[in-house]
Amino acid sequence: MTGTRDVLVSACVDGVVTLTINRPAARNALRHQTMGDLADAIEAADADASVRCVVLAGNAKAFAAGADIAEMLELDGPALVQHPRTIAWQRIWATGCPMIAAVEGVAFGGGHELVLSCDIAIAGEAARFGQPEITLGWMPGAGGTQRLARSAGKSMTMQMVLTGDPIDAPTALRVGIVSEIVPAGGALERATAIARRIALHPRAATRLARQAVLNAFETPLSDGVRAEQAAFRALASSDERNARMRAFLHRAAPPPGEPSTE
Ligand code: CO8
Repeated sequence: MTGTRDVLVSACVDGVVTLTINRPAARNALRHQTMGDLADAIEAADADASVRCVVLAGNAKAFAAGADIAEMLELDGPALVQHPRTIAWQRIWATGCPMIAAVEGVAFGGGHELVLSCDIAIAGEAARFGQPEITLGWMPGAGGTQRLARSAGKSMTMQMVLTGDPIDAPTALRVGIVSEIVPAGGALERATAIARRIALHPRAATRLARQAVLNAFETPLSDGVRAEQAAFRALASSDERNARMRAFLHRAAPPPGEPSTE
């Protein structure tokens, strides 16, 4: 385990790196330092060809209870524009590496926006999700209104953003914020199993496929389909695709992927 005080970074095992937010006494509130450390760790994972997937976790009580309110109180609108924490979010969103959130406890405010920034989210059954900023006279500011609307739809997004009331894990599953619920305490294990499954596949294919899915949220349908077809054609020329397809047709074992680093 390496990393900083705020973010613990596991060794890369089977192509998977786990980042653990580590401010348990503050319910993992995301202070500026935490956001910078997360961005550093995610960028490092993205740049490491042996890392195929990142798992993001907290502890049993909190994935993250949002931005650190004490620090945020010191920032007015102009100060936020070029603030390192604003930049840190942009650095996280720029990653090309698949990311899975393993959520136990609360994922509130910026913590929920971090979940929404991941590609897949798995919840322990006691997890809760919310955008309580409105109760502080504020609103989501790290993409929450946009990403939540795109996964949970208008009515649930409005309800969460305008009431500030959290939802439980079964509701989060129903509206598509998470893809699976597991018994409390099991989210990290399940997220890691999914990450290892992703890590078995060729890196270029998983990254391009991920980007193609993300494009669905960025572009009009026709542009998104065009981008998908370009990525699809690029992979059609890859040796790995051809080798795997031939292996399938000949009922042979798939060829080994690129080596993973322990
Ligand atoms: N910020 C700072 N400290 C926090 C936060 C937080 N968000 N959440 C909890 N803490 C601290 C508490 O102050 C307390 O500290 P202490 O022990 O020193 O008194 C400690 O963590 C434990 O908290 P509680 O005693 O309240 O623990 P409970 O288990 O009773 O409750 C809750 C946990 C439900 C999570 C509760 O603490 C809570 O409601 N926290 C606030 C949640 C919230 O409002 N989050 C939204 C914050 S604003 C935001 O996220 C805006 C994001 C915009 C991003 C824009 C980027 C550019």
